[in-house]
Amino acid sequence: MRPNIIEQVDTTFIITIGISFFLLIVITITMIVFVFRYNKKRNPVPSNISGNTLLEIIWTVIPLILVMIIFFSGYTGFKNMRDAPENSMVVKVTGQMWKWTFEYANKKISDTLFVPVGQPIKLEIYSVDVNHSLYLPAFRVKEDAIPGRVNYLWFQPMYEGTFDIACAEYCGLSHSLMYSKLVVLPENEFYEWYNKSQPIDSTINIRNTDTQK
Ligand SMILES: [Cu+2]
Repeated sequence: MRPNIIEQVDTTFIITIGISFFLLIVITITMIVFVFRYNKKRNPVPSNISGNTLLEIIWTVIPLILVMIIFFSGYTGFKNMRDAPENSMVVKVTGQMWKWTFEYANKKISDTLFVPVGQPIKLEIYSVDVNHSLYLPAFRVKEDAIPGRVNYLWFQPMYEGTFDIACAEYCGLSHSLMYSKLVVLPENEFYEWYNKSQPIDSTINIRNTDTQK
């Protein structure tokens, strides 16, 4: 079982915020203490300090350890994100002003992304006009859609439901309306939809009802 991207991203986020918050508290308290303890009134003649090797080692090594923790956490998650599982279902995604189109292996086209639950999905990302960015906030993945270039991302939906797909790169007048839906279905329902050569109409209806909620 592959590590969960959602957990990896959230852990890195919590670690970074945690360290930042800890430093904010420590620095603020130290600053306030110093203002009272070492002000001019109490120290009319300041002592002449010219260096402290132990202190310098401490304030070099501790931040180094902290940034290495952040780096390691981020890098592990990034490596996982860039390495789509071999058994992924590949779906082509095309961004254009101002909608997403999804194309499956059997050439089926939809404006809503239907996927079977539990299946790793690899999205190949294209753009036909300007730069867009495919963003699935619930799965913590985002990747640019660049004309003339193929990008990718992968995710694995572990439970059924409907999730947002957004464009996260300003791409013109109706950028803010460039939303679509990811619908995670039970495997049998997905293949029923997948193998049915139906018009796109029904998928458009599902999408519109969801968007209007
Ligand atoms: Cu866009």
